[in-house]
Amino acid sequence: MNEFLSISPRISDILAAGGPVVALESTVITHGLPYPQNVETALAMEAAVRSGGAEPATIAVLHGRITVGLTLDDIERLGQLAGSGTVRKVSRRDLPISVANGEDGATTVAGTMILAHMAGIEIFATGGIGGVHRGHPFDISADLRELGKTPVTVVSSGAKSILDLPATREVLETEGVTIVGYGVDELPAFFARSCGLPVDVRMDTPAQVAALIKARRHLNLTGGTLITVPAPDEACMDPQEAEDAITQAAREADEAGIHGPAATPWLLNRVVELTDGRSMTANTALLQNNGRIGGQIALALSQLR
Ligand code: PSU
Ligand code: MN
Repeated sequence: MNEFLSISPRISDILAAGGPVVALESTVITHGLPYPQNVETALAMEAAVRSGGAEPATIAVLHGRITVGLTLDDIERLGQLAGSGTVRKVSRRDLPISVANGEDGATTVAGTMILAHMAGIEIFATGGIGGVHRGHPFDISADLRELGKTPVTVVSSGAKSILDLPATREVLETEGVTIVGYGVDELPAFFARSCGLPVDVRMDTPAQVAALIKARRHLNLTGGTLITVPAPDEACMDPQEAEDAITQAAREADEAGIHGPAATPWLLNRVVELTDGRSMTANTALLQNNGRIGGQIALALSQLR
């Protein structure tokens, strides 16, 4: 606990009792989806975590204060600011800036992992993680290094193929991150069920994942774990349509000189446009599915205590 951190009383009570809590990120609200779908999706994801048996804790920096457990009003306010350019996208290096300047900041996977760990939350559910950008081998998301050092388990659908997936997988291996395929033997690639790369281990139940997290904890391994969940069937897109849109978006981004932290949000928005919103429908469905599975894993982990 520190002077910059506010944890909602409900979350803090559950954590104190060793109960199940799942962290949720806020970049997906401000930089990943348009208003009002972003707010609807954030709330649906919270409901999905509850349906899995855990309490959701959406995390952001609000007026410079690290906030764990956003209220409905907080989510609505951030959601309305999407696209306004007034909310900083907060990865590790941005955290002290938003806190010191008293700004609103939406936390990425890396930013959310740091704050979840600070609050004592071990499970975090999201859609896609960052990775190594296609054609830009030195644009490596800080998410990968964070997974290497912060002991939080991230439940996601892998990474979008706006990224170089083989390179992303190599970096995760170097960082010592165990990649679990949840019910699958191959790494899901967000809209697609597989990208053809193997996972490190397949697990089929929340209890198996909880046992892995417990083992990691007892071995004092400092890093995180990545649980990759394929999108539910109704969320899968036609793989060729997704791939074509992603390839076109990546080419346009290069031509327009979009790079750095702006790259991921720009590419995600462009893919939504190029697929007439179908990528957004897929995105919201898999976010909810990951929330529910995150909730089940958090519940299984709390039952091991
Ligand atoms: N991938 C998605 N949706 C997202 C993101 C990634 O499919 O919203 C967001 C996440 O917050 C992730 C961040 O942590 O983008 C990665 O940005 P960067 O590559 O700049 O680290
Ligand atoms: Mn980057």
